[in-house]
Amino acid sequence: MSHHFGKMRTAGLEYLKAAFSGEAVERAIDITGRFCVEVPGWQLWNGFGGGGRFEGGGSGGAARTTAEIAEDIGLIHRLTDSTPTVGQHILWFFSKNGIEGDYGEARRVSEELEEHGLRMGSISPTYFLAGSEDGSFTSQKADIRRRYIDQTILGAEIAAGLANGILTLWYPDGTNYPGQRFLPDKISLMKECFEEFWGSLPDRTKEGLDRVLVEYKVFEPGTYSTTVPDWGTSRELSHIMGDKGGVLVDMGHHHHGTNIEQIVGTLITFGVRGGFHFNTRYAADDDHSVQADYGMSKLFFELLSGDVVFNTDPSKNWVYALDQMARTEQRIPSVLKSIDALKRSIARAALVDTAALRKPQTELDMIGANVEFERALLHADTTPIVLESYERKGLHPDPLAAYYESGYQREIEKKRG
Ligand code: PSV
Ligand code: MN
Repeated sequence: MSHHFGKMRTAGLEYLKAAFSGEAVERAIDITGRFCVEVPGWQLWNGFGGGGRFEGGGSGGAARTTAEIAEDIGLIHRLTDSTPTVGQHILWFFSKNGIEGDYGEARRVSEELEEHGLRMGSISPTYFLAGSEDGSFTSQKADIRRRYIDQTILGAEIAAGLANGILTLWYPDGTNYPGQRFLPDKISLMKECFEEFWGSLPDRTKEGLDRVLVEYKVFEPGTYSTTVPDWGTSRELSHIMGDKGGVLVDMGHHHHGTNIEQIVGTLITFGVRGGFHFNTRYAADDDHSVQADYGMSKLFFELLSGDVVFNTDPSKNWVYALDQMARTEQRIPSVLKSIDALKRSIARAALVDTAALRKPQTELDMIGANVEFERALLHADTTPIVLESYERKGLHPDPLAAYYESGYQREIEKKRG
């Protein structure tokens, strides 16, 4: 097995050096090896979140507890050296009653993660469980709004006190029919709750936060409207948090055909603090594991050329997380496959010869420019770069193959059912 990877790697690297340049390939190997992504705890879980929209049905030895989630992501990190942090949903993982979060529970989860060499990553208040039928921050009931504001304050305290300071906010608020609610009322309530949350947060907690990202979604669960449907609305709300506020872009939250890389390029240009949720969608927000497709490579080109991946000023970097949920697939292979797809894509982006692009661009040769762009972003097979990046770290060159060889999958299926 390793012998086969060895040949592919060396012959492939020679080809890539001839097609691009030795320097470009070296840069791509370095970048690919260093790229890390947060894994959402819920992806490994067999509970509510693990089922996505279809509760239950945990399959293939999915984790039953937060301790098992930590164990599984710990293994993924040992295989890839690329997943040091774990994303958390407050009511899924830090709650005793499914209604309120609990700081003590969060501390327990963070200790479990540390035992496996991991750290707590972004904290998401959970706005979409019981009580959110008329929305969370936009519910007509003041006590419901209060409950969600309190959960957001707790989320900020957990992010600042136990995790990496990243708070990510996604709201299920919206309507199914025109006239169901007055739309300006919904966004006004949203804004007021943000002001109340931020206004009542102690300075000490604010200082401990790295950023507060507002995620948008053009549809679902609202079928007629969602209250935060686009990056403009996210941006407006994020201003309330001053220089801590930012925008979270999730691949699956747009209409089909939306030019997501342009949104990203625009946000970077305006210096907006950002975050990204990676997944692949076919029909809608179906949260599949990541495919190394043209869209993913174009996106990484914007992120790399916008200097928000490895900027020496960490505050300029965007934060990167997977956001996928699987009901029927084996969880660990699904995450490993996503990591592989991200690495293949960032490697392609690193191979783009931006200097060579200038000539056709200035000569208004749009086809010439497109051909040069696609030479790397669409046609380059970056498998050898990814293999080499792991090999240089002393790891198995293909973490997914290493996982299948390890027997772990059989073990957890037997143990967890
Ligand atoms: C909503 O669809 C979303 O993308 C948000 O990021 C949530 O936190 C996550 O999925 C899990 O439901
Ligand atoms: Mn998301």
